[in-house]
Amino acid sequence: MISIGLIGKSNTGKTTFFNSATLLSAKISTYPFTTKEPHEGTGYVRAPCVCKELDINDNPKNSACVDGWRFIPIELIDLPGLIKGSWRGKGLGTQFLSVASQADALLHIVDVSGSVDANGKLTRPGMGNPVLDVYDIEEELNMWFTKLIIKNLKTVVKHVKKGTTTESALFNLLTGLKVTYKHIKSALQQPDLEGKGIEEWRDDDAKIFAKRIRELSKPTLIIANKMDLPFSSDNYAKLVDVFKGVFVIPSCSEAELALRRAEKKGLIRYVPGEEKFKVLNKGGLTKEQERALNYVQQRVFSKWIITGVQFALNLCIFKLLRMNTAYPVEDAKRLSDKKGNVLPDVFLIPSYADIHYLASEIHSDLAKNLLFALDARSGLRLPTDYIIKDRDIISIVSAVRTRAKK
Ligand SMILES: Nc1nc2c(ncn2[C@@H]2O[C@H](COP(=O)(O)OP(=O)(O)O)[C@@H](O)[C@H]2O)c(=O)[nH]1
Ligand SMILES: [Mg+2]
Repeated sequence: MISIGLIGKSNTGKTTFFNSATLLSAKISTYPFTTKEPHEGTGYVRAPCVCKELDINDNPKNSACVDGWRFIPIELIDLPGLIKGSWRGKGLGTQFLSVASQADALLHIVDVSGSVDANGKLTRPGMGNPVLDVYDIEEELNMWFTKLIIKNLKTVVKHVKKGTTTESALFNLLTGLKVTYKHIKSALQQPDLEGKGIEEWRDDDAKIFAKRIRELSKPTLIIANKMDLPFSSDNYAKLVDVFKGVFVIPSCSEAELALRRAEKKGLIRYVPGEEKFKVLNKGGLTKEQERALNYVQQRVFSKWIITGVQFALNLCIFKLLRMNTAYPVEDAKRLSDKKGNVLPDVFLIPSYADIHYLASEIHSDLAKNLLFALDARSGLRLPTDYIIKDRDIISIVSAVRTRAKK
């Protein structure tokens, strides 16, 4: 499963974002370092379900369908706050950075109201500097990668001297961190490194390479959280201006959390990501609940239209990682599995994925015995190297029929 790491300083709202996106009640507190270890949970991206277009009722199994929106699971990792010097091991920092480095993408959560100081302690809104906070955390990641490379440089050079290419030697070192061969090639092609043998690298060269590897292998969104507080509009504009080319998403994760909890209690109707919510029984709300919902309406929806939590997850998966959705079915006519469940599953697959890729995501046996596939919409036969398009409904035909992996 795709995994997304939440990084940032303490008290920026990582756990609140995580709780709202997963609706688990992990601890939320205002003291730094309360999240002692990385916390994993299931979040969801939302995509328009093909059931609407086909005007049929579906029976989702590996995902959920709400009002024609498919909610597809992804893994979220809530990391404890990083501080300056985490890469040296401060506050268990290296352990957290190593978990962050294994993610497919990162959501960098920043307190855009500036109510967190440089050390991650809560302060008055407007006192902190969100732009510097972003740089601080990026530097921690860069230094963690740099340290790893410097520590292993001798071994890499030894392999290169024995005839391994520089690319392969570095690939072997970094492959566990979702670093691809292509990333390595591209990172080596920088003006400062080109033409320089790896045996000549100094620490600065390792850092230049590490920074680029981090940028390439850890696509990152900046979440400008706490948009409901004063000073956030100005700081948001600054972030957008400074981090050109990076998505900066305004968000209020506390509002998303309040809405999802209220929805769970049956107080409101709210589909995550929607631009509105509806109170179901006004008389049933306590004074406090009513005040909280009014606050969300006035400070978030009236100004920013959405809370930003669902939008950020979607942007991360569909734009940053360029994933597509594919609906495997066993019966191409009924669009169902063996038991008759219509459109039971949806898979997130990269834009380059072919039938073989999808088959192996479902079950290794299915991939091994793969014959061809059927495009369920047209009934046409597809070769195994057909590149799957978004929203394709595909029936995979193999020599031995296997049950889809759940
Ligand atoms: N006003 C406001 N407060 C928030 C928001 N998100 C989180 N907080 C508050 O910020 C504090 C720190 O949140 P937490 O999620 O524990 O931060 P973490 O240390 O980054 O995990 C808590 O008091 C949260 O209630 C938000 O969107 N708006
Ligand atoms: Mg936390």
